[in-house]
Amino acid sequence: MAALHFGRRVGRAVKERIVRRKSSVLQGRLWHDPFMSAASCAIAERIPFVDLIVHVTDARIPLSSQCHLLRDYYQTSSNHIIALNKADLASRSALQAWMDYFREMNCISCEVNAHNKDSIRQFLSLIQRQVGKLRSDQDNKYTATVMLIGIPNVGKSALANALHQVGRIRAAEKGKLKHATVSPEPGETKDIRSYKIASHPNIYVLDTPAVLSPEVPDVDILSKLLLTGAIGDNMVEKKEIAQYFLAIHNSSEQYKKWAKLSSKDDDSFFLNSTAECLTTSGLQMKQKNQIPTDHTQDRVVQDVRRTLYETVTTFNGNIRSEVEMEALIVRQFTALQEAFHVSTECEEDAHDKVAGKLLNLFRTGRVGHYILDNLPRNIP
Ligand SMILES: Nc1nc2c(ncn2[C@@H]2O[C@H](COP(=O)(O)OP(=O)(O)OP(=O)(O)O)[C@@H](O)[C@H]2O)c(=O)[nH]1
Ligand SMILES: [Mg+2]
Repeated sequence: MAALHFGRRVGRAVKERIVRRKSSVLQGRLWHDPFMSAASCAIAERIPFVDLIVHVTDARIPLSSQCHLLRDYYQTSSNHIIALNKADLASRSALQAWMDYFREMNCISCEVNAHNKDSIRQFLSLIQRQVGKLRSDQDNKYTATVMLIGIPNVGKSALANALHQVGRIRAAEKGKLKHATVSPEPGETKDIRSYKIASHPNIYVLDTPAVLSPEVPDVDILSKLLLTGAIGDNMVEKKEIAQYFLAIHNSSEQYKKWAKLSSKDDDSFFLNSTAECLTTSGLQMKQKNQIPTDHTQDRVVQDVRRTLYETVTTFNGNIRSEVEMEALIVRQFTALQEAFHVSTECEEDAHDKVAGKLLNLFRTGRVGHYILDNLPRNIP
């Protein structure tokens, strides 16, 4: 419940900022600018002419990341796949429950990780199967188009690139691969571009600019869009977003996995336990049985996890109370300065730096896996 309070607080701050900006000369540029309106129209006009729509969502917020343009298609349209991308960042058990939910709703859905080739191969097979079903009366000489649609930063361009790469290799086609620009900042893609992803039949995927509904959503949805990076961090102070993350983390079971990190100077444990986030150089170091002497990112991640574990487990207050959760979060900010090696000269700056680094770890799945949306209660 305390997490809800922190989410609403940051969501309200974002909403106020958007509303204030809307009434100023800048006319709502913060949420839904004229470019987005034009992009929405261009995408909506093309929807009736494509063979398949892939509704790209963020697996961490399967409902909050749905795109308003596809509201009417949401149910059971056979030319509509819901792709829960960034599955690698979501909690496995909760994601399974969401996949069951979509199955029960008769939606064609799949979890996908744009950074994983096996996942992309499965996703490409699903696309090819669905295209084949829709065009079953024809031979393989046709050309089909698949449009990726979604809100900002859900991974549309990363999926387009990965499908293009895997598809071209599978088709043994030579030629230069094209690249859509992928960025952690929302709103990167500015036009509609096509990428070939299969031959016999030819299938092209259309990467599109992000679209948000013209109406500003409620504060609960806004806070989740902000935390997952679908809308820019410049809306509010990073510290407020990081406080919301900490409230979610402290109310979850994630930190329990990091109990073994709690014996502080155990470098042998560090070397044996970082497999999930080892970089290539880290792996080489492990193979050579060396202890890393510098503060590599992996070491920092372990320190952050240990700090989170220790601050939660040594806290005596009731974290269901908003006031006591706040006290814990204040304590965590101070402890995380050391874990992140942030200088403590100016507390305000230090907290801002800690917040930025912590959000980066959350958004790359290094401080746990979460699904922030609750399953709807009225499951048939
Ligand atoms: N961990 C993880 N990160 C992903 C995945 N897909 C995309 N990303 C990252 O998410 C960020 C956004 O990816 P993009 O492909 O640019 O997202 P987009 O939907 O095209 O964004 P816009 O063009 O702004 O609408 C980038 O930092 C990607 O590397 C995924 O499956 N897992
Ligand atoms: Mg893009």
